[in-house]
Amino acid sequence: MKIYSAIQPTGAIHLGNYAGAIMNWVKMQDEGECIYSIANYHSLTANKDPHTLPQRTFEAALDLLACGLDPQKCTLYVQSHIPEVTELTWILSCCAPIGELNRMTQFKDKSARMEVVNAGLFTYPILMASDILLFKAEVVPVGEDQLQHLEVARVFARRFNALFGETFPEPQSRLTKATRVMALNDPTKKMSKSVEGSAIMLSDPDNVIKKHVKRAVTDCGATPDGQMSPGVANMFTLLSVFSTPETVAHFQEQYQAGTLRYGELKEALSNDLVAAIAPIRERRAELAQKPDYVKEVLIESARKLRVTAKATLAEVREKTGLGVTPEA
Ligand code: AQP
Repeated sequence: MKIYSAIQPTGAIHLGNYAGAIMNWVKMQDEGECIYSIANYHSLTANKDPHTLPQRTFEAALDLLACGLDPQKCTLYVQSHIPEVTELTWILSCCAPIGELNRMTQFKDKSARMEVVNAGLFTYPILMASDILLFKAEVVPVGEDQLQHLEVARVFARRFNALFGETFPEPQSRLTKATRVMALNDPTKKMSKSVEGSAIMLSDPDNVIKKHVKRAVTDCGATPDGQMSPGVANMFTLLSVFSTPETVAHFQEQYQAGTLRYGELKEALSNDLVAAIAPIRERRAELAQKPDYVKEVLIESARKLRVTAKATLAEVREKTGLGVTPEA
């Protein structure tokens, strides 16, 4: 089985990225051939600072390796090291119905927060589909917010296959138990790198993690009968990932009985989050001392993957009639 996923180097990796996607990246290393990318082309849709991009890209690699990606078991590369993907993006964009792109809720949300909306943000799902299809990946571990993009990746693959013959598998998603981690300070919004103060970063020290949980919003006003308030539901989601089944059952029983004390729930959750995040932070600090090793992992991966990328493009060029590129 071929597995593919990516993360943008738009800021430090947070608990939502980790619980929603990266935990599965790590787990799936034992299930198939895993290819993971630091999506720096994608990040240009938002952040265009050439001075910080190399450092942000490096830091994303540190975060991912510290989370448990093992270069012996997976391939971790920087998206722009495989420029073939941009050619596939153009070809796929000619097969991508514009009506599909017009439906994308992430485009609607993000463009509403921008003064000048760039075309890259609109065609973002085509680049994402190209990344996946370039390696003919079958499974893509992502958070819920990426499901719509994955759905259109399948549409683009189907359309290409119908026009030019069977070439690409239709990639399927793989979700964790925490498909959508909400901001602790505003559980009506997704925990996100670009929403100031909404995220617990994997690099945060213990006291900062504890402070975030302590201040987590529990009361969001009236909820429909029998429904947990979003803030409490969010804490239960995190508990289901980071705590033991006994702890979850204990607090669920209290919730049902109406005796749940939020202070106790927060205390247990923050202890379990600290226990999960502290070792990642420590591994990250160790890896930061070995920048040459980290850079070599990325370069070696790109060297290896470019062979597959070129082979897929040669097949695509032949099937579409673009033909062979003359040697320089
Ligand atoms: N809050 C979340 N809950 C569950 N999964 C999440 N993911 C992101 N936020 C949550 C998943 O993490 C992976 C990498 O995300 P990304 O950085 O490529 O893009 P994003 O979804 O745009 O992440 P952010 O934090 O919201 O970044 P900004 O603010 O820069 O846009 C994806 O699989 C995503 O589903």
